[in-house]
Amino acid sequence: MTPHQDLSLELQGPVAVVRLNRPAKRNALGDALVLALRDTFQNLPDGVRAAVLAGQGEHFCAGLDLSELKERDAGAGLQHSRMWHVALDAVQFGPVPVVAALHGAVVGGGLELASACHIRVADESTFYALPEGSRGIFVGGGGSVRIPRLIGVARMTDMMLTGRVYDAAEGERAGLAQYRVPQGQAFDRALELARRIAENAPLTNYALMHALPRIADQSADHGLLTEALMSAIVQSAPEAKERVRAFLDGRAAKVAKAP
Ligand code: 1HE
Repeated sequence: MTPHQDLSLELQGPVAVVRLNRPAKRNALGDALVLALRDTFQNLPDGVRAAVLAGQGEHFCAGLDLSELKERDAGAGLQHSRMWHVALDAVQFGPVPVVAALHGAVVGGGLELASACHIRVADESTFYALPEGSRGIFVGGGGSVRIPRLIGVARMTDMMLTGRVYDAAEGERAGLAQYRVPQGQAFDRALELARRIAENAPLTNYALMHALPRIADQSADHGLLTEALMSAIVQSAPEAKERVRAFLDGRAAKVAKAP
């Protein structure tokens, strides 16, 4: 399935590899590409258990396609932003966890897209910025909701007010990426993580993706009840019972420190 000429979908076993494929324009996201992302993540093939999102060429994504930034009135601007919200919600709240493989520019809407993924793996060439502030616009792809949850309101405000650019090491320290790897290795590491995630019980993955961010938005009291409900549902699955039995029988791996 090729939903759009600038977006490819390839299956590697249970992992869907989705790639922005517009390197000549640094994978800038025009409306058609945003809708293709929505359609792709809403319609992942049966059997897919995890996904990797990557960018072709020297950069992950240069954000909004500025050549499409026409004069929009307030109503059209609102609808445009809402279209991004639906597409990036399809990434975050789709059927499977998504691992972003980052390199080069992760800027503007590109950072908003990366923030909708569940895990971010960045190589040493990665840099992060929110140039919206200096371009006279604002984030519109969910960045104001998702990015402060990663790095805090103060850091995002600084990035937008001053045009500050975070390099890979700073981005990892701030919380933009959970993994930092040598240049050129982000995709391989992301795929390795996605394969590992694909081995989890699907209901557990689903609960993590869908319940954790909602619980973070709830009061502690409501969050604890949601946690108890999710816990009860997930552990009642036959697969969970088999996995616990396997550990008790000595057939499953112990928890161990990395070698
Ligand atoms: C673009 C875009 C784009 C590149 N829209 N065409 N995002 C930005 O403000 C980032 C703007 N881009 C850049 O700062 C740089 O292009 C990069 C740091 C990402 C890459 O630099 P470089 O030297 O590798 O590439 P380049 O020579 O700048 O760009 C190559 C081509 O891509 C060139 O077109 P060409 O026809 O002259 O070859 C660029 O014009 C084009 N290009 N980025 C359109 N973004 C939901 S709201 C989200 C709001 C935002 O995302 S605002 C932030 C937008």
